[in-house]
Order: sequence, then structure tokens, then C-alpha cells
Amino acid sequence: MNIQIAPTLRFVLSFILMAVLIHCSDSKQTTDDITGMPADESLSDDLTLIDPDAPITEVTLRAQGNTMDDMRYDLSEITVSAGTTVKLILINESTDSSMQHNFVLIRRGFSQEIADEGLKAGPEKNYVSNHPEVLVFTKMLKPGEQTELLFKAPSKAEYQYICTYPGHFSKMNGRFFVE
Ligand SMILES: [Cu+2]
Repeated sequence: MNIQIAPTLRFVLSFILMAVLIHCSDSKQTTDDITGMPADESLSDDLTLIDPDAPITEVTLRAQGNTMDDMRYDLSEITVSAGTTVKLILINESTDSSMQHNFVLIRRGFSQEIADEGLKAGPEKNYVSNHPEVLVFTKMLKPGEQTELLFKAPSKAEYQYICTYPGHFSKMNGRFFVE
């Protein structure tokens, strides 16, 4: 009697176990699908979240000049492809100690506002405020320094880049296209 129940019991138990396993793998799949989609959407604005498989667009931008009159970026326009990771190399080629420069990518139409707020944010914040239309930015470079910034190309549109060192943005700005 006992000998006959045991195999039956084992069969029932293994059947239950199998059902539980199938259910778990099903619900895991569903959870991944559910959490994956909204996560991608809600994080789409954070350009620092880089897809490691995305192709890289490399851009070298040089800040040049030694006076408030002749300071400039060597590029007035930058174009990158949507879906790529932008590797921006910023080189400060100025030599005068007052010529500190950064690269701040912003939505169009907010340069004055963002420059004004940057001034208030001060040097310890690299003259960059936490304005919602600031997309990504480098630290402030002293003459002779260079830095590298990796970010996900934002969605197709025209953006703007500026230097937020006090008094620089009106001369130091450019158009940034994502196509
Ligand atoms: Cu500058």
C-alpha cells in the first residue's frame, strides 16, 4: 500500500512542481515585458544612459581665441545621426588664463536663461545650473586642458551648444543637429 502511494505522490508532486515552474517562467517573461517598455520611455531623456551597442559619432570641438572678442568654437555647427552615441572631445586651445570654456548642450531658445542661471550657479558648479533644458555638459576647462563626453544622441531635432563661462555664450555657441 505504502509502496504504491509513494510513486503516485512523487508523480503528483513533480506535476505540481512543473506547473509552478512554467507559471514562474511565464510571469517572469510578462514582468520583463512590462518593466522593459515604460523604463525605456521614462529614461529616454537621460542622455548619459548609453547603449553599448550603438555606433559612435566622434566630434572634436576646439575652443580658441584669447580675448572676449576673438574667443570662439572652431565649429559653428555639429551634425550627428540619431541612434548613435556621441563622443565629444572638447579641447581648450586658448592660452589666456581668463579663457575657461565648457560645452553645454541645450534645447533651442534657452541660451540666455541658461547662461544667466549658470552665472548664479558659480564656478563650483562649472557655471551650469540644473535647468531642465540642459541636456548634457562637460566640466569647465582651463587653457590647454581637454575632456571627453559620451552621450546618447537626443531625438531628431535642432539643439544648441554654448559655453556658460560668464560673458562667453553670445560669442561661443553653435547649432547642434540630430538627423
Ligand atoms: Cu568659453
